[in-house]
Amino acid sequence: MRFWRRKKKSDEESEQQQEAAEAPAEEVAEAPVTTEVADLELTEEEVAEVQEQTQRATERTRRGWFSRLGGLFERADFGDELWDELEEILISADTGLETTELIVSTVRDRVRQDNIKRSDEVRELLREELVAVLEEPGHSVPRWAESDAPSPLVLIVVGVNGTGKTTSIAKMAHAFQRDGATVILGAADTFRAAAIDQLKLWGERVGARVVAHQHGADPGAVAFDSLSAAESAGGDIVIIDTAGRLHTKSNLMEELKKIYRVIQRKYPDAPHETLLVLDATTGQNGLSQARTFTEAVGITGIVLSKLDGTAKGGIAFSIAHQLQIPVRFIGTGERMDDLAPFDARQFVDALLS
Ligand SMILES: Nc1nc2c(ncn2[C@@H]2O[C@H](COP(=O)(O)OP(=O)(O)O)[C@@H](O)[C@H]2O)c(=O)[nH]1
Ligand SMILES: [Mg+2]
Repeated sequence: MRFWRRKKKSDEESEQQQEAAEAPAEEVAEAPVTTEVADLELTEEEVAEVQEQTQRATERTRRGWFSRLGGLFERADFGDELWDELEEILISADTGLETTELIVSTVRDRVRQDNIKRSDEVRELLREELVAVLEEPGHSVPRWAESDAPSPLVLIVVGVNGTGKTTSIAKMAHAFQRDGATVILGAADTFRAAAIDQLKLWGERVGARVVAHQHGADPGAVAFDSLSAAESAGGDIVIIDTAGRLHTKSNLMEELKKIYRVIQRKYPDAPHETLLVLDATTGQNGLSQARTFTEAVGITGIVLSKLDGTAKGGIAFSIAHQLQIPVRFIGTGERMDDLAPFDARQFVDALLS
C-alpha cells in the first residue's frame, strides 16, 4: 500500500541518471494502472487491499446494525411507514440525531420528488446520500500523500487515553516506512512511564527511531528534539505521540498548545497535520472529544480506531457532517498492518454489501 509518495532527492537523482542512461528509449514504460481511493492514486491491487481491509473491519458492524437495514429493503416496494424505522436504525448505530435527520430527509425528499416506490431504488439513493455525507469535508489529499510534501513532515497525534494513539502511530510509521519514508517517532506522552516504553517497543518492531526523554519530562522538549533528530538523520516524517490525560482537561489542552508553539519555533507552518484518534466503539462520545480538541488545537484528520470491534460505524457520518473533518484512516485491528486509508464509497459499500 502506498501511503507516502514524496520522492527523496536521492531517488530523483538516480532516476534521472537511469533515464539518461536509457535514452534514447524506444518504448516508454507503461504507467501503473491507478484508481482513486480517497483521492490517493493507487494501483488496482492496492485498491483491492483497501477494500478487503475495509470489509473485514466493518464485518461486525455490517452483521449487526446494517443487517437491520437490509431488512428494510426486503419488500419490493418501500412503504411510507419505514422512514421512522430507517431513522431509528441510523440513530442506534451512532449516526447521531442531526446527521440522521439530514440523511433521512434528503433521501425521503428525493423519493417523493421522483415518485420512487421500489425498495432497491430507495436503497441506492440512501447509498448515494451516505457517501455524500462522508465526502462533505472535501476531497483534499492528506499532506503525507502529496508528492511535494514538506520535509520533514510533522504529524501530531492527539486523543483521549486508550483510544489507540500509540498503536495507530506505530501502524502509520510502518505504512510510511514500507513506502520508503524514514520515520522518527517522538514520545511526547511523558505523563505515564509505560507510554514511553510502549512507543519504544513499537519503534523497534517497525524499525523507526524513537526520540524519548524521562518520564515527566517536558513534552515540548521531546517534540523539539524529535525535529532535530529528523534534521540530522534525514527523517522524512516525524510523528509525535501525546498524552491523552493529565490532571485536568485544561492542563492537557494547554500542554498541547505548548507543543505547537515549540514546534513552530522551528517550522512556522508545522505541524502539517494533526490527527485525532477516536475509538469508534465509544460512539457519539467521540464527537464531543473531537470538539474539545478542535477548539484547542485544530484537527486536520481523524483516525477511526477499533472499527473491527463492537463499533457501529455510524460515528463516521456524524464526524464528517457535524465537524467537517475528514476521516483519514481506519484501525482494523491490533497489529501493525491493521490500518487502511478511509474511502467514503468503499466504507458505505462495505456496510451495505
Ligand atoms: N481491536 C483493535 N484494538 C485497537 C486498535 N487500535 C488500538 N487498539 C488497542 O487499544 C488499546 C489502547 O491503545 P493505545 O495505542 O495504547 O492507546 P493510547 O492510550 O491512545 O495511546 C490497545 O490495547 C490497542 O491494542 C484497533 O484498530 N482495533
Ligand atoms: Mg499512548
